Amino acid sequence: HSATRDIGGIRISPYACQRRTTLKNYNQKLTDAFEILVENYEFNENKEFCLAFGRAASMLKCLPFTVVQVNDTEGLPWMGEQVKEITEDILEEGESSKVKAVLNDENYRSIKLFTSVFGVGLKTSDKWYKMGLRTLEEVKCNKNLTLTRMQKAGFLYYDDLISSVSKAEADAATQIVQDTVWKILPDAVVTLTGGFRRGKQAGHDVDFLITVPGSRQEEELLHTVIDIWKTQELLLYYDLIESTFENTKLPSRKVDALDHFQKCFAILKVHKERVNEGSAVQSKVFAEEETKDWKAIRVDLVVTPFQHYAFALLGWTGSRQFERDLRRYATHEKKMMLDNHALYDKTKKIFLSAANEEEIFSHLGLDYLEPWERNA
Ligand code: TTP
Ligand code: MN
Ligand code: MN
Ligand code: MN
Repeated sequence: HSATRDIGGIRISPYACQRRTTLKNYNQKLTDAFEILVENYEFNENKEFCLAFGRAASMLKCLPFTVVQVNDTEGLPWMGEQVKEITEDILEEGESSKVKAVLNDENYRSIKLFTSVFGVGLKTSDKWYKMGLRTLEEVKCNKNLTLTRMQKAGFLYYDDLISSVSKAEADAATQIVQDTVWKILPDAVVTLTGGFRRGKQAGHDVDFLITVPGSRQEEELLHTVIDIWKTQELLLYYDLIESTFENTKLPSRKVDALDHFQKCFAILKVHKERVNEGSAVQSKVFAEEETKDWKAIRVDLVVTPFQHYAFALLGWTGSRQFERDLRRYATHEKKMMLDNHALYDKTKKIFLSAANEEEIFSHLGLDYLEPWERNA
């Protein structure tokens, strides 16, 4: 299954961690369609098709040309029969009837709508769907439902959270996080991770990784940050999860396993005057009207011990598909186990340490990929 193919002198590996995938996507029409199917298969818990179309989409994202006929994908990994059929429909008819059917499907539409609320996952969405609920209004009006604190925040700030976070808003959030963290620990390293580190101009949230070189001072940090934000009235919601990490634990086998670092899922109140979008005049006009002068923004803060920082950085930079393939590659090609905390060599029975991402790629025998080349 590790067959490769040459395209214009570029070797195409079945592993995303052996492909340079930038944000320049020549096949967006196809990959958007595949991703709708992935989402639908995810909702229906069809893991096999989920993987198949996810891998195919990721594959097409790395191509340096636009696929115009099915033949163009000949010999590429992950182009199975199902994938080829959909590709053919889109290339020949301009659209796929199967994708169209999904977009019109009542179950897909409802689950998509429900899961768009912060705090609402598949399980809850399914429950609401089976109760006959179809709109967010119906959910909000239903007296029999008890919403979690997270879901209540999700509905309260729905309009802000559904609109994507711009790079300028991410920068404003970064300022707030850095200001507060550096007030407490000037030596702390605060790194923007997730999609924005991969060069995306918009995202659904802003992800941060925090560490403190050469000390164990990081344990209290997040608590202090939260206390400060509370007094500044900047915290609209937060959920602090304490670390359950143990140094001796082997890396997780599960590809999508959550990590054990201390973290905080928060909704931050970001004032528009802090957002430098090059339209200062306009924001002033807004402020004089009765509109609110802030936006609710989802922020993830993760705190790691310094020795695990490189692994956490690699794990939190994504993309999800890239991470999956990186772990799959470690397991199947190197007999190693990789997760957000560590890399373990099963043959030598030792943990391999790393001070930066380059060292992790090197342990795995992989060419280094810059964050903006990990948009698989
Ligand atoms: P996300 O913020 O979900 O995704 P993203 O930043 O790539 O895209 P978006 O613009 O939609 O925000 O997650 C970022 C990375 O962090 C992703 O590769 C998965 C990883 N991650 C973990 O490793 N552990 C976790 O507990 C979570 C929630 C994410
Ligand atoms: Mn993100
Ligand atoms: Mn996301
Ligand atoms: Mn996130």
